[in-house]
Amino acid sequence: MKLKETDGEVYGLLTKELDYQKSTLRLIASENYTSRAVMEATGSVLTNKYAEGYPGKRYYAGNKYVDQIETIAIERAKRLFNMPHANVQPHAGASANLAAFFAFLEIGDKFMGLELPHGGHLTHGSPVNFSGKWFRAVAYGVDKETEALDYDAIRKRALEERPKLIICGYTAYPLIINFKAFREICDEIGAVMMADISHFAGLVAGGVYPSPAGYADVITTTTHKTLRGPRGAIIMGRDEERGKMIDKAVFPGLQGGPLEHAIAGKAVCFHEAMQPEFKRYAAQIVKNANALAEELSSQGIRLVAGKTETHLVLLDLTTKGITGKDAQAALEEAGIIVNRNTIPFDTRSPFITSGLRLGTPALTTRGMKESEMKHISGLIVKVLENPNDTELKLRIRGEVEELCKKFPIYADLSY
Ligand code: DSN
Repeated sequence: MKLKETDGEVYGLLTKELDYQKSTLRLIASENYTSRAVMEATGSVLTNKYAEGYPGKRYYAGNKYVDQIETIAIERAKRLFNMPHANVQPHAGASANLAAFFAFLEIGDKFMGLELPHGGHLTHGSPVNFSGKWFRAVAYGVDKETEALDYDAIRKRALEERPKLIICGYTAYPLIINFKAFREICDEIGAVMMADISHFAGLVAGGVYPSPAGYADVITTTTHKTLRGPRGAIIMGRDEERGKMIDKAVFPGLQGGPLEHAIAGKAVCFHEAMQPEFKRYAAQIVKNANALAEELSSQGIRLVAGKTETHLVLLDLTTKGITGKDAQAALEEAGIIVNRNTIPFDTRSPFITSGLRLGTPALTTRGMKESEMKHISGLIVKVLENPNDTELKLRIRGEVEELCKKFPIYADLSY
């Protein structure tokens, strides 16, 4: 029986979510619209299969096709990111990072990562996360003036603290990372270099962001952000020795049965990301982020670090007299979906925040370009300047719907 007949309640909400995704502007930097092909693979019969182990070395029978699919995913990941080893089993970005820690650190070991309010991730040493609870996390930050990474200061801190591992790669940092500088720092103190490229993996695949391959010992990434695949993650190692450590950490270290339906979706996503069209897509993401940044800045919004070199723009709302939390809520009413974000040296809590993070991967998938980014920037500024004007927000909600109709997504999708 189809979902509609079996479970009307879930079916009803799914159709509403589909309409909602179609009719609103999605500017959450970590979200995207994955392809029908990826969704088909992810929603397939592979969800029925147990496959503990790795291709050719499973603990269950019946994996002759599953092995081929996982092998294809592994080989494509290696080719796409130019890395000698790939493990495609991590369920999510946080579990990939946990596995990297499990592979290269012992409980209580010291590592260094970017502070959460400066753009780091929870798993990069936040005290409320496993990374900060089970390991000794030392933080580095961005420079107070430039809001950019200061590689001399990071080196100095690394020499003082001598961490066993250093993480680079962030969730809310709009500039390009100098991976060579991190390699040199790691070499000086004998640390493992870990690059978490979750946010910009699609830009790396599309050739518009430098690759950490050749520098990092271990690379983790989610597959659903700029890479536009299914929810999930992968881990890559710089050689087979590190690869063995990674594989042991993922299984049997941390996970049981891999989600083979998600792995099939990852394989399809890697194939899509190898196509010439994906290079154009990645380049347009960055062009769109630049257009958004320039227009917002020209309309009086301060950009953290003054610009963007990636898919995301971080706005400082301090002088606008509105918190990130209230701005997020007002924009949501107008059909513009964003997330509040701390900014470097934020005086507000992560629940309230002084900033907003905007990203262009999803709008770019809809086919929007620079002129739409300029138009959308204007809508955003109007809402930020009049967050309590219900009539204005309703009017903008209507404009947003019209714009979405001109750039349809999932036009022929139904449940
Ligand atoms: N939640 C993701 C993001 O939005 O950046 C990171 O895990």
